[in-house]
This record gives sequence, structure tokens and C-alpha cells, in this order.
Amino acid sequence: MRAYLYDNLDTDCRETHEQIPSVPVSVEELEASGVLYWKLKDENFEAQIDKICADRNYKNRDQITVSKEGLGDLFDAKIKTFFAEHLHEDEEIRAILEGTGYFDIRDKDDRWVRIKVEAGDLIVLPAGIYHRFTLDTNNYLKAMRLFKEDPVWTPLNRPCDDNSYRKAYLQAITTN
Ligand code: KMT
Ligand code: NI
Repeated sequence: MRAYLYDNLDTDCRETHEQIPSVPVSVEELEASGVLYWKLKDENFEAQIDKICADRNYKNRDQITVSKEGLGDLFDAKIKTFFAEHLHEDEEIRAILEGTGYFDIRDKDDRWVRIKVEAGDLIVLPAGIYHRFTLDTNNYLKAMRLFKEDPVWTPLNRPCDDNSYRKAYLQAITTN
């Protein structure tokens, strides 16, 4: 995982979009936006996932392969949905199994922070945070999706500032 400020250029979102010079964003800064991060080690990957699930009450999991092959006819529509700025009323929890991609999140100053993820990264985006996802130019990412109850992840596209989960999120990060 590596995070940095997004350059906001209007080119292909699958490019790196790293500012020059780069402005890195630390794990602590991500935490200040409510984003949690773990690096899972190869040797006991399953055991680490199981522990995080037990600690955080994630009861269910499935897998998604974000690629042309993995999503078939849904690929174009899904990619578009993922990259539209949105929030969810639940956490978005992803453990990356293979490949690479980018989660972009809005920081407390509403700047885009790009989070490059790769195999072994486990990331939790809190309910109410504005974010989006894109593949990079490798066009392949396989992830485990973890969830507490039934998977919902209904994307609510920005603006939805009156949403109660959005309000609770903003309150949580400002009282941190
Ligand atoms: C979402 O809701 O934005 C996603 O599930 C992103 C794709 S999962 C790597
Ligand atoms: Ni999402």
C-alpha cells in the first residue's frame, strides 16, 4: 500500500495520478480520515483475516475478480459505478488477493487521496466516507470482500451530504 495526493488531472484514471513532486499520505493520516489498514503476511493470511473478522464482527466474506474476464458483460458498467464518487452506509472492507488497483478517498479537507493497493493489503473504508475505485493499467484485481451481515454496498453517489451516515462520519473524524 502506498498513499499520496491525487493530481486531479483529467487523464485516464488508471494512470498513477501522483503529484510531482509527490505528496505522500501516511497510515496515520489515513486513520485520521477513518481509514484502517493492515498488511497481511503470506504465511498465515487466512488466520490473520479470521482474527480481524472475529475482532471486528465481520461474519461473511466473498470474492470478486475485477477484470474483463471476471466481470464479463458487467465489466464496463461496474467499472463506471466503482469510479463514480460515492459513499456507503456500511464499511467497505477489502483484502487484496491478487493484482493491483486504486482506492481514492476524500480526506478531511476534501482532497483526493489515492491509495494504491496490492496483494496482502486489507483496507477498511468507514461508512459515510466519499470514495471511488479504479483498476490500474494492469486491469486486474482479485479481492476478498468482508461484511458484517448481508452484503449491501449500495453506492450513494455524491452529493448525499444530508445522509445520516455521512453526518455521523464527519462527526467521528472531527472529534478524533
Ligand atoms: C466499491 O463498492 O466501490 C467496490 O466494491 C470496489 C471494487 S472491490 C475491489
Ligand atoms: Ni464503494
